[in-house]
Amino acid sequence: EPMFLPRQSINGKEVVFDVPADYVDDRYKPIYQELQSRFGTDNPERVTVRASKLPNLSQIKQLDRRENFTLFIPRHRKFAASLIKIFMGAKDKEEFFSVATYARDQINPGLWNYAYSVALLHRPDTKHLPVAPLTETFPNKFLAGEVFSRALAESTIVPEDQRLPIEIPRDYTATDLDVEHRVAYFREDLGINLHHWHWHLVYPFDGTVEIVRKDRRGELFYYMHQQIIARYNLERFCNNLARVKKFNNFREAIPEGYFPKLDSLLGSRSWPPRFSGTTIRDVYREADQIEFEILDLERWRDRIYSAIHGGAIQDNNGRTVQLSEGQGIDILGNIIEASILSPNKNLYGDIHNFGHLAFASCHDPDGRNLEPVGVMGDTATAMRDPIFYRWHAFVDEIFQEHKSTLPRYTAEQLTFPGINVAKIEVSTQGRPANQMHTFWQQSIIDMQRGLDFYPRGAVLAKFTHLQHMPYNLKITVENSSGAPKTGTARIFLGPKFDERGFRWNFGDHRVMFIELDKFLVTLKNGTSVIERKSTQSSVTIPFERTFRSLGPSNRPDDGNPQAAGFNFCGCGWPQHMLIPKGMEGNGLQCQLFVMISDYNADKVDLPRQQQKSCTDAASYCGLRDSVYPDKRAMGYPFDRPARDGVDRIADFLTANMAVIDVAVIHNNRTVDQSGVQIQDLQDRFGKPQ
Ligand code: CUO
Repeated sequence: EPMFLPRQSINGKEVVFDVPADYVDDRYKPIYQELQSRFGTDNPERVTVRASKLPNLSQIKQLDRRENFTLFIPRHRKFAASLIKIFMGAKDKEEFFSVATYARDQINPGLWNYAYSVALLHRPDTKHLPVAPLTETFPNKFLAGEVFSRALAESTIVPEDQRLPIEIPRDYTATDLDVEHRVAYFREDLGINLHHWHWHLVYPFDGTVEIVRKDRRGELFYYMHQQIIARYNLERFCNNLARVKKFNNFREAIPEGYFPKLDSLLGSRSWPPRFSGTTIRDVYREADQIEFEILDLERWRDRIYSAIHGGAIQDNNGRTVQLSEGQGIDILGNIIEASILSPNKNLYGDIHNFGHLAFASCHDPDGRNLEPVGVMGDTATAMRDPIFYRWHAFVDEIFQEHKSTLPRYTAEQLTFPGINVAKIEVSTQGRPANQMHTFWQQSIIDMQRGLDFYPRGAVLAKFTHLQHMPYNLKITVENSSGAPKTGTARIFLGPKFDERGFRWNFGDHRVMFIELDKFLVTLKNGTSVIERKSTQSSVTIPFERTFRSLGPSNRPDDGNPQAAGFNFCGCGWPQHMLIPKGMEGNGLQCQLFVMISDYNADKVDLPRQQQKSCTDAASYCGLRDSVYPDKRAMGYPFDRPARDGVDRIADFLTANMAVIDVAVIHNNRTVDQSGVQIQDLQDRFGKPQ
């Protein structure tokens, strides 16, 4: 079996686990020796697991190995929850690896990988170990199927040192005849999809309460997805597309089709397409044991809206719980997603997850054609589909409805007395001030861990993604309060004009801002100049950590000094997608917003022993084992409508805020990454424009 041995990086070394003979199915016992020698031959480290008391997996084994595991199907969720419980219950690390090794061969690989990754991230004795990025373990969820037949040829015929990367074209799922395809580079970006998969791994909505309950996880569900929509809208403006239309009429045909071209691997089924003009319908798929109607979605939606308008929800015990300014958004996040923390699933249902499922099965809602679910049914693939954004724009609208019931921030609340943001400047080396620059870059990932054929060795794929030149932000702040102060700098980028080229009303404008960064600043009395690099952003993780290839050149033990740092936490927006593509010529006109808020009002009590790892993408991912590091509502100060009298962003600004115009300029050239530092790229583009 291809998934015979789990691999895991431990102390910077990749190891394989030897499977004790008792673990092997009877029919494999005669060839046990051969199997042992065949797997993991590329790896020096082998760890023999202790033969432990084996768990009973008979229930979990009901999920066929060939089926596409998806969290959105409650039956699959239950299997995952039981397996997570087994993995979490192992009394020490050795027993965990042993049980995981045993289970790997027995059950559905997608289910195994999910439960194993969740357990790895949440067990106190393993949470420092890296989770292999899904691009390595399941590359078929990210790359077109044809890549794998080419990889097979490459890896069986060509010796490892002579293999060439398989080039994946930028445009392979559709053509620009479909206008939605203009933003396919965003939707199908490997790093963005990895981030989304990893986020849901860190914040599972099912499993045990101990795993699911995390500080403000419902609010973070809202905020992280709100930012995805804002980012997608900005990306659409760069491509002459209007903002995404929310999917609020569940009976309407969906004009957007999507043909994923992702193929099966490991014998599982591939992802079916959705044709333009499809409608979601009542779902009754006996094999998956799911049954719900569009009417259910509508009832849940209406009940959630009534709760919001009444300012309170009803919990399971009939008690009324206020949707307060502080807690309301978090409660709603758990209700809408829905997580097992939803206070009343009978009443408010499971609208967001079942919406995913309705789209994922609209090509075969009653299962008569035995078709598996579509890409919307998997957190690793959902963001590829245009309907993801229409659905999440609808979901976000519910949260915004709640936000509009909250008291407005007064100018006084927004002010930081004595603090004045005097000047902001963005600089990109060799370019005029206040410009950001983007281009295309080719990078390489190693797929070998996810390929089920031999001989092994590196199997490289070269793909093209957006990239930008690094920039510096310089903020001049005057402190006339008479004493040194600490503040939180909140940096956002938004479009200057709407899709018609008109100026924004603040009410629409505020939800268009994408967070670029958030950091602490110390302000001495008088004038301070704060400098910050784009690579320091609190929303992103570096490219290497998104993909964290453990291929030969990136193994920490090969002396790559950066590699050791990559071994933690893959949650975080990919650095290469920090800013939108912009436009050629004069660029897309944007506004960069800076606010310095009073740290005394922002600070939370962080646990003393603050982990050093995983702290650099806290804005969208939170901190591990900690409360969210900012007391303010997520998205502050844009998280709610403004006080009376604010029509434009200019009216919204208090002295501790400022905006400047920034042009995001795209150069439609592709640069090969191999061995090139991003800083060097500036030379390649010739003279500044
Ligand atoms: Cu992330 Cu709908 O929650 O996919």
